[in-house]
Amino acid sequence: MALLRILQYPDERLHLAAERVTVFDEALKSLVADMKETMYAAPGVGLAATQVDVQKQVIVIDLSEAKDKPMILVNPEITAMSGKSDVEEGCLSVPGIFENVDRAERVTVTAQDDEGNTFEIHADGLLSICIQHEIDHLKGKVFVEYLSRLKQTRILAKMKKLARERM
Ligand code: K1U
Ligand code: ZN
Repeated sequence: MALLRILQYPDERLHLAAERVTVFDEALKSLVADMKETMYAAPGVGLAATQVDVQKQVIVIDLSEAKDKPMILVNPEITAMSGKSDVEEGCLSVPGIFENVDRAERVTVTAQDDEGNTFEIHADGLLSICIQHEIDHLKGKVFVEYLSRLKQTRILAKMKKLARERM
């Protein structure tokens, strides 16, 4: 397994759309294993392949306390949404920024596992928010893009300062 580098906003590659996975092979399992290790190390509760510069529709999520219940969502599609939610979100690609985002309260999602088996999830609470956040990543959208222009400008300035300090 390997720790992958997480792209930092405003890296342009975070805006690339991911492609559907058509081959369920050892390379896919290896990517999933690396993504899980990277998510746990960050630490985070979710990670989309886009964030590690892989343009494939792959997401890992683990909301368990013990970090022992990873969910793998390949080619996820939201088939139903209901209700309204306004919950604070964070993002491993935008460290130190936490903002409320308007989302659906509940989602129904169809996805495949890393062997290609199709399954359906009915999610609410943090799982619903996390799934919507990660699917946005696969479409090239970062959560800060839901915020006001003013907030986006401030976040951009903060991220550029952080990047300068890292150099
Ligand atoms: O996509 C990502 O960058 C991962 C992100 C997922 C997420 C969290 C909360 C709301 C929406 C989406 C994170 O994991 S941010 C870090 C975080 O929330 C966390 C970190 C350690 C312990 C518990 C939570
Ligand atoms: Zn994120």
